[in-house]
Amino acid sequence: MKKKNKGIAILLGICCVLGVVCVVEYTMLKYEKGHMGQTGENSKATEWVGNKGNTTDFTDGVSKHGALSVDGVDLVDKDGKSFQLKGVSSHGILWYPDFAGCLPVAETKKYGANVFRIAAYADDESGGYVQRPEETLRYVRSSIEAVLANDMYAIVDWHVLNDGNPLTNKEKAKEFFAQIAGQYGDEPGIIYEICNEPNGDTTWEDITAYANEVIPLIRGYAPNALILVGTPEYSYAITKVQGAMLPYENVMYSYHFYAGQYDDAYSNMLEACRSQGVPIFVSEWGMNISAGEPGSVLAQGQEFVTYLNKEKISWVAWSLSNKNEAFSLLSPECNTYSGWQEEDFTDIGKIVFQMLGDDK
Ligand code: IDC
Repeated sequence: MKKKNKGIAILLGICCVLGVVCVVEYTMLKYEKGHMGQTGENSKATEWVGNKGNTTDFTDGVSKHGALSVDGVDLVDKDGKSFQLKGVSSHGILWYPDFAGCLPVAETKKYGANVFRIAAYADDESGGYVQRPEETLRYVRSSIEAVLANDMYAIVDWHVLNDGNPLTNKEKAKEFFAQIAGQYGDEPGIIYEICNEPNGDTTWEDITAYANEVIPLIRGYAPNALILVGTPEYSYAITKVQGAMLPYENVMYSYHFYAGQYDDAYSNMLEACRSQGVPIFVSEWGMNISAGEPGSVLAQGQEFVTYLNKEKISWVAWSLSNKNEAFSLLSPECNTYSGWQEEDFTDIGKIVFQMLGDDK
């Protein structure tokens, strides 16, 4: 009996000591984290205040706002109320599918995102739909399911880039959209982006010819879907649309912008277009910190997105992956799909994620 009591006393003693050690360790860790948040190297870009978004609110997404449409130059929800979409783009869906699944998408929602763009490269030497059609469709579908499960809007992006002119792979694009719209035609949460960035010598007339085949095809399955159309010169030359808009309802025109690569003419360009009735959707923007002095690139990006939020122009930032390159929102060390902390974001990621919750 006595021996047993002694044993219990020793055990209790060990537990107490362990308990004290744990409390001390936890307090130190907490202190270190808080301390890093204030003075860490990365905090130069923007003051990090963490998640200001709508957390896991399931009352402010597709279920509430329904099918979107275009009224004048504005995007409106099913009740005709002006509505801004904000979110991030996947990297190439074939290359970084893991960052386009349910948890990462939910994580963007926590910060205030209500849209997620799924970038399906059309034709690329590292692999696109032309090279790997079945795999592309599988990944696009599974990302669509992840986005819809989060009550968010999904942009299905036919990511024309190295193929230059969307007419080059027009038949493949039609095949792709017939399958996606064929399966999700009734779903109000899907937005179709028919050509990411036409470039090279592609003219607005080429894009019009392409759109005149692809838009009616999509509308055959999804009669009211919002459709985004890229513009010449990597979707920068939005002014080419002035006086030459397409003859369809619910179409918006893409404007892309990269801080560090472009000057500050955007507000004049966008205002000029909007005053002539051109509805604009910034389906991709980013910050190229390798194209200039990083601090001024970040500042220009911050100004650009502040302008978009002020004007309630919808936007999507490039891109959600941990690829070791200037455009990534996540740091190369980030290998988790949720619960991201300050150190998981790059400097551009911090700006983008803060600005998702800008109006909250
Ligand atoms: C880049 C990716 C890069 C990839 C490359 C393929 O960040 O990892 O190797 O595409 O060509 C765009 C394009 C977008 C580009 C991005 C950065 O829409 O696909 O992604 N960018 O170059 N337009 C302007 C910049």
